[in-house]
Amino acid sequence: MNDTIRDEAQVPDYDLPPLLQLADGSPVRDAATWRGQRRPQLLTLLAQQVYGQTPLQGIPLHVETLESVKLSGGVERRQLRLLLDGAHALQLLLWLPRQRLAPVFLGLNFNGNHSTHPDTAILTPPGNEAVRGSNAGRWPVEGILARGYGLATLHCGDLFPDRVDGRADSVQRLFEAPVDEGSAWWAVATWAWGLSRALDALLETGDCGPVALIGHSRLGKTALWAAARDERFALAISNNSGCAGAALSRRRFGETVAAINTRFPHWFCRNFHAYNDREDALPLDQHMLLALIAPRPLYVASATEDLWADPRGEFLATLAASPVWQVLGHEGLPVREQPAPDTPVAGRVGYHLRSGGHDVSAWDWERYLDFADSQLR
Ligand code: GTR
Repeated sequence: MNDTIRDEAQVPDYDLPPLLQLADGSPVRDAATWRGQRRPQLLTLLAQQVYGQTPLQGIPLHVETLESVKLSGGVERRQLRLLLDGAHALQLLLWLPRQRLAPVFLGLNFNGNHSTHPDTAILTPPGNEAVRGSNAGRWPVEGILARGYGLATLHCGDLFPDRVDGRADSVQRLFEAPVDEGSAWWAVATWAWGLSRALDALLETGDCGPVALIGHSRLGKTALWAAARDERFALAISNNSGCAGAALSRRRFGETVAAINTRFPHWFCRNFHAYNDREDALPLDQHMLLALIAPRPLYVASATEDLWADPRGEFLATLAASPVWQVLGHEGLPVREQPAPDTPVAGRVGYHLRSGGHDVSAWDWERYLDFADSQLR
């Protein structure tokens, strides 16, 4: 991976495939054409070429409350067990603020629910005590609740263990085998499917307001794909999602399609591997993924030192996606140039470049809460 581009001067010339144009070349000028024709075309294209097809097969979901406790300040914590087809369990940790029907942020976590908060009452799989609270810095639970938002999280590994051979132990075992292996779903699409099941469970409680998706890095890629597919998500936040997330693949800056498919062959569909070192052959780019979230609010965040995720490519994809919000009657990104570090910009589409590395900071969260205040309140 030493040949990766880390200098803007080395970015190749490229043309982005047009967003507001139908497959037959005719322009998309109105909401009806976007919704009725272009949006479905792009969803199909991204599923077939990047993320894989999510089966239509319905899986029965049974939600059980394992814990429900009142904490100080009117906060409530619940731990829910989502039993799929009576055979595969997910655990959802939910924090609700004092306010009724508050908006709730939902995000997958990397290491288990107990890694997001030090409280020893948070259930943990046997033998997994060591990571308790280890990712708490990325989940400022008390601060989120104090601002009147709820927070829900589940472990991505409950859906698809993040390993090359994770498929056998994944929730995919509940499904019929895919007909076409080239466009079959892998980890990212399975995680995204799980976010929709978590949303089902949150809606079933009757205690949640609008649900906003958030994800960091590989789980940011996942949050974008989940929000693109499932329009019940009210808002989406991509934190440093990079390659096959918010960053334009054609720039080949930082992580490339070949690099990601080589290191993580279990994340995307087999068809995507055909574009290793052939980004210009892709019939799409990541601005199309972002555009599928319109007209709902979208916030993309980069970090100055996170060159592997191509901060500038994330900004340019957001800018290139923005005209779709305009077609749908909203202000997209309010700027044309990438803003200076630590200077958030937001219309219905927001962006910031935080100083620092690949992470989710308290400062990032304050920006997401500000954005949610302006868009969901
Ligand atoms: C990196 C990977 C990125 C990003 C990151 C993460 O190793 O190259 O695409 O997903 O992991 O998820 O932290």
